[in-house]
Amino acid sequence: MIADLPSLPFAERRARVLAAMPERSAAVFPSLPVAPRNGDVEYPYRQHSDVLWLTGFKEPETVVLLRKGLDGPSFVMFVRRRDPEMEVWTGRRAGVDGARERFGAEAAHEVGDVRSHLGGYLREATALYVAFGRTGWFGPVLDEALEGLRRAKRQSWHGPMALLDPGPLLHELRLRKTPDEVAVMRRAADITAEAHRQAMEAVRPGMGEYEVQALVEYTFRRRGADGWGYPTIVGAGDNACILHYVENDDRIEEGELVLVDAGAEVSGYTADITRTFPAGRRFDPGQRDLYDAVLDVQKRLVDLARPGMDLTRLQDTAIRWLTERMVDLRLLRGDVDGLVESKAFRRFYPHGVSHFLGMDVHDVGASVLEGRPRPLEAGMVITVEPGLYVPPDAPKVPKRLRGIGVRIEDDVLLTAGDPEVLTTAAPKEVADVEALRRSGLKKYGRSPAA
Ligand SMILES: [Mn+2]
Repeated sequence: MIADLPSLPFAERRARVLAAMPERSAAVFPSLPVAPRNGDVEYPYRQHSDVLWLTGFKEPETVVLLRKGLDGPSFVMFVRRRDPEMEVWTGRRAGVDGARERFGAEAAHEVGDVRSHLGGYLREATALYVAFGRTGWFGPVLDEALEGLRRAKRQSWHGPMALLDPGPLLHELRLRKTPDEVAVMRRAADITAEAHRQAMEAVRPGMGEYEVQALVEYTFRRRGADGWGYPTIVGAGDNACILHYVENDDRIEEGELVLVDAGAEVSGYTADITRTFPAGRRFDPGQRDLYDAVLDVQKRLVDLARPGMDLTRLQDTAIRWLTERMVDLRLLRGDVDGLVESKAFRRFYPHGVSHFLGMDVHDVGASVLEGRPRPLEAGMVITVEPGLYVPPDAPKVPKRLRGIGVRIEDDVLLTAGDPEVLTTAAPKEVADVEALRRSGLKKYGRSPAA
């Protein structure tokens, strides 16, 4: 919790979801289960983004129920029961009183009682929104409630007749960021940009990738972020060619590039920045060629992030522009159209150039609607992240480009006018990156800490 962030308008969000629901319908949003790690240890818990977006409630074993046009409460929470003995071990719980008083539930029950209450709440609903197929632990509970209603139905017509995916309902709202959400995302972007700057300044040849990871994540926590929004990637040298390299256990050698892909999470919203920089003072000529190519494409793509553009066209454009550069750099030979057509570019650029960003790093929201790419709108936040990766053993490529991976990724808020890059505080221009490297090596010395 960061003290000076405005509290998010959860009641207003629920009102917007309810407004979009038909009369006599209900929607249920269960939390994800706690994941065991080993022995008595669990992975740190992260609330399901839908539950978090609707309520701000972070505890596991939660079910949020919204009801419209039905007798009784419109917002019900099922939560863990207060348990002083357990709370000594696992932390404070809001309990049913807290759910009502602090989280605004009109009715709240202990989650252990969900079986006995759920059927009653759903009996008069004709439609139920639930992420069927993805309900996890809650699935059997819901099945039991629905089966109970079906059995009772023999006497009268009771229980929902239609199950609807809540995605279009809720995720359409999550996709378009409100000003309060943008404020939180700006904070996440600022903290993340600072972490990247710090890492870019502090790297010395001989350091472990894990040290860079530690520095980045230290800055996240020092600045009050919840932590990371996705596992930090620090890849030196050809490790940068492994897209989701999270081992981070290699040594950073003189002359290598270091790729850092990391994002802080603030109040459940994550940033997503990638920077690539030399371990020494400057890029060598091969690194510089690859970097210039990616940076040029990245900046031109950012400029396309305007209402009316769509993610399919952005990716097609990225492919074309990167393929042109691959030909310039002699990574590929042939005409650009043919190389795009044959997907030859995938040897060096195998991923997508953009995704929505929000509470999930690959955020919800359909990029294609009814078979057609969806036009982007002001208020959406996307990443722009082209890259070029030349594996060390790539045949028939200039030697000086081998074993180099470059990705440059910014977070971009679409506005009615020019795109707003939220992550400009992380340097990406060659002159700025090299200046930071020089001052960092001067400040910290050339060899790793003992
Ligand atoms: Mn990304």
